[in-house]
Amino acid sequence: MTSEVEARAADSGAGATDTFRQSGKLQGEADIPPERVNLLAGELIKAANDVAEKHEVTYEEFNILKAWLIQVGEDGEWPLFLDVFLEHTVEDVNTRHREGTKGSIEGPYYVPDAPTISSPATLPMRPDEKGTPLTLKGSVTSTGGEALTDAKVEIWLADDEGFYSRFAPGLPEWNLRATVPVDSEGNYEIHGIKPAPYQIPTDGATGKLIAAADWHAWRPAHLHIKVSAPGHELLTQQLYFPGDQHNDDDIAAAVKPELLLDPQPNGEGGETAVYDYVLDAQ
Ligand code: MBD
Ligand code: FE
Repeated sequence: MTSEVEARAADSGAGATDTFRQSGKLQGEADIPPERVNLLAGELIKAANDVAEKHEVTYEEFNILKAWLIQVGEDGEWPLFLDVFLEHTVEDVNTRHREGTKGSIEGPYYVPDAPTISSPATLPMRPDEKGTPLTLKGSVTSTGGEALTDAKVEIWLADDEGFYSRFAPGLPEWNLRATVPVDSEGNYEIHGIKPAPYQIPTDGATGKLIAAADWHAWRPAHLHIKVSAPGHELLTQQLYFPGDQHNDDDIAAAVKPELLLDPQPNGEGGETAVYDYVLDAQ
């Protein structure tokens, strides 16, 4: 691995921690009742003790665990670690009731308030942006089939090397990020590129665990999307590409069959995929 890539990996963890702190997601923190904390923290601690008992954990292993937990924080990688290994279950239990389009995890690299670009929108890209041109287009409707003409589609994706703007140095601030309001018929069209598969940074604490356990560190290539409309549940989602070797073994376990695109060559050297969104009413 080159030192340039190592620098980017270290930056992205710290950036994700800062982004989380600024996100406002902690506003309800004080409202969790003691009975619920007792239940969740109690069962989590019991599960860890059960593992220690069952596998007769040594002091060497216990101390390595302590050192590693300290390192996750120092590397700023708690958002990365938790989003990779736990968010898929939290997402699943919180969206089970929905009738509309399936969601997926947000991950650590969302930044709100990306520039608004009207549809048909071309994402902010460098003049020499690498990667197969990709057009994503479709409609946004309610579960009753009405066009949601005040919907917005937010999109963010890694570049052809797997790096996200704002979390890797050397990229324009909003590269491959935008907020796209649907048109007067409730349709959207976004021009960008196909992202590369994403590798969890190998030089941080999360990557060290992955290497120490002999797991692979890959997520399949994916687009991140949020679709919102007044009076409707916010949909946080990812879309994937058929044939990616990691669709079946995503380290973040965030692929669902409903989230696979079917891109077709568009005769302009790129590919076009159609994806229609259905939002549940609030
Ligand atoms: C990503 O790009 C991502 O989407 C997730 C969920 C975790 C780490 C990196
Ligand atoms: Fe991602």
